[in-house]
Amino acid sequence: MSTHHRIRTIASGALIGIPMLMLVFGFAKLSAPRVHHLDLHGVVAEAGGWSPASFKVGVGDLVQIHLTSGDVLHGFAIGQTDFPAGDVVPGKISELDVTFDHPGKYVFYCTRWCGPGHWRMRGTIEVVAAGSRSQEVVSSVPLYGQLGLDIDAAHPATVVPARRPSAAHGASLGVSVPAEYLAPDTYRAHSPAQVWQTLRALPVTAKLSDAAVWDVVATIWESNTSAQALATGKQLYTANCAACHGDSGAGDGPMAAALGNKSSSEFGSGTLTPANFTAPATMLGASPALLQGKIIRGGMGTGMPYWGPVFSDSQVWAIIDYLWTFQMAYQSKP
Ligand code: HEC
Ligand SMILES: [Cu+2]
Repeated sequence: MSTHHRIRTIASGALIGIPMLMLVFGFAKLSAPRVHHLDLHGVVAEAGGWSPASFKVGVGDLVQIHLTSGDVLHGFAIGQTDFPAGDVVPGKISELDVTFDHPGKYVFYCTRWCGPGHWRMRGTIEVVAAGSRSQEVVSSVPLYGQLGLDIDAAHPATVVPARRPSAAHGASLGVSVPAEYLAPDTYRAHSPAQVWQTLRALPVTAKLSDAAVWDVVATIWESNTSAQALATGKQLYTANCAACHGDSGAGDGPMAAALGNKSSSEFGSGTLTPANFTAPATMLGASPALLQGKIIRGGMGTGMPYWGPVFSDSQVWAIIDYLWTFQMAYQSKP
């Protein structure tokens, strides 16, 4: 999905705004578009979030958004689009022109950690096709749904490695892994512990130590990602996940303590401490598809936000690729 847009920030009160940041993507349609003016005001989620929280425009309309903040620095981005995030600075008006090419429901969201309820600072834009009252939202069933996974069930690893598996070491062993274990379908639908057990039982690994079989698992995992996907995953993780899950993946981000504190009123009483991605006993029992389900759907009351409307499919898989680097040594990450 693509959007045509232009964003600029002007100091409030200035008569002629000097564009501080102007980005032009695509070109205006030749026919004059319908123009919508929209004042979009943001305050922290605890104080109400965005207003309006939802609005409706037509495909091809020129939507001129004036963004203001009533308190702290917020950010603005539109999920599942190539739209670059912009800042919403108190005392300034950020002007933004957006045109949607495709009908659908889009989520706009804050990109700055503005407070404990930051991730709830979201709203929806309904884009309807010209002349139609309601539009078909074509969405395919994500893999975790196709596989019928119970993403809320515990997923302990039946076996864990004695040391951190190394993809480079696995590759150096020269094991000829049967092609089906290298297929993306196998990677996405199985946990590392499941693949370890299958490999352990194969004649090709008979001479290897258990740790070496784990290294082969890491090689299989690494073969399903790329340096570019890992870089994207890391960037998205740092911006959206590290506040709770921690930069190191240990579940110890700055927001973690508040989530685990049941007497705090900031979160519901069902919140848990963020998952620790460095713990082999749980992580190695999860398949990429299970992690996809958690990320897309969220924990529903546990404090784990849902990200389905925010990230594209490939962005979610890139984040998952990156999550595995908390368990296994890949590429440049030892
Ligand atoms: C506001 C805090 C918060 C943020 C932000 C957050 N999480 Fe979580 N996450 C949690 C909590 C709490 C849990 C544990 C409860 C649960 O599993 O539902 C969790 C659990 C998970 C799990 C489940 C792990 C398992 O073993 O089942 C995954 C995967 C996950 N988070 C990924 C992410 C990703 C990826 C992001 C960023 C895009 C993210 N989280 C952002 C709080 C957060
Ligand atoms: Cu925010």
